[in-house]
Amino acid sequence: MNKILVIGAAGQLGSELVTGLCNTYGKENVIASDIHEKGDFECAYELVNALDPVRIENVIQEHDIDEVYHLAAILSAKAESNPLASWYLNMDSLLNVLELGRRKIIKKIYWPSSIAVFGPSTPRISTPQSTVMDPNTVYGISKLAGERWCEYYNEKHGVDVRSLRYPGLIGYKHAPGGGTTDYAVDIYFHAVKNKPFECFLSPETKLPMMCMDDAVKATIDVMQAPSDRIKIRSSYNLAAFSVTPDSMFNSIKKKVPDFSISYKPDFRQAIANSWPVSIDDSQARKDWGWKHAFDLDKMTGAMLDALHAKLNTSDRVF
Ligand code: AKB
Repeated sequence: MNKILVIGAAGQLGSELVTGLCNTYGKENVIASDIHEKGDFECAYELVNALDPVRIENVIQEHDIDEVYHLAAILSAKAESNPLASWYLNMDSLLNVLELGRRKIIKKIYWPSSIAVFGPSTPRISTPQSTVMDPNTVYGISKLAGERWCEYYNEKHGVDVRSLRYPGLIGYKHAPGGGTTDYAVDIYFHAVKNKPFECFLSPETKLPMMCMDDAVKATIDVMQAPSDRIKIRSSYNLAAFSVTPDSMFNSIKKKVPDFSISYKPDFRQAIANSWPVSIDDSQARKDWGWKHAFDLDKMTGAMLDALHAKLNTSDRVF
């Protein structure tokens, strides 16, 4: 059984992926790590700064790690307030892990990319796997550069690195964390308490989104696929459904009839406008059998139930 280290485990994806990995491989085979002193995980936890290659290598050796899921990153909206620090974290931390792959210290690497690699000149409807990419955010530029580095390390050094271009991910375990698609998480945190929600994107802004359960499944599936099925070593397009804030609001209204929303677009609107409306992920479906399970209404039901249980909202509003 391979042993797994998750770097950046306390973030939005990590906090749910660690559970998925523990359920799949056993918690004795998973080590969660992040920059916080303590982690609230079902498996062992280590304090790791993704910018410290010596610490990463020590933890890998101490736990006899074979695979690293490197998730640490600063997301699109937050990165705009500190461009150089965000570039430094997003880029150097990836190179730290790719170097461990080149030196054969680890056998396999997972690294997340994003729809943020696309930009204003990219075709916005059914965005192809291979197309124009001119991201205009620091986060998007770092993800595009990261994709190129992944392919480079695979081609030049045989590093087994795999990656997915996530759409907006919607999960209940973690509060929103600096992304442009985060309204779609925050709206459920408000809905479960029936608190009015102010949206930072306009009602008709359509973006690709995905339920976190599907994202966790896709991540584990792409890592489990036989190497010869992985034809793309930069990053795979990945999709489930596309939604507007208005359609998400209407989906919630079916469960919480009194829920209310208002709109106050800010700087994140321009970021959203530069991203695709929908994604063509046929290559992922063909190469390693990707299939999503959640549509918008199914996700709304699952999110409200999970948040109700987590927040223990005594006056259930749906
Ligand atoms: C963000 O909004 O920055 C992220 C992403 C699409 O990568 N959720």
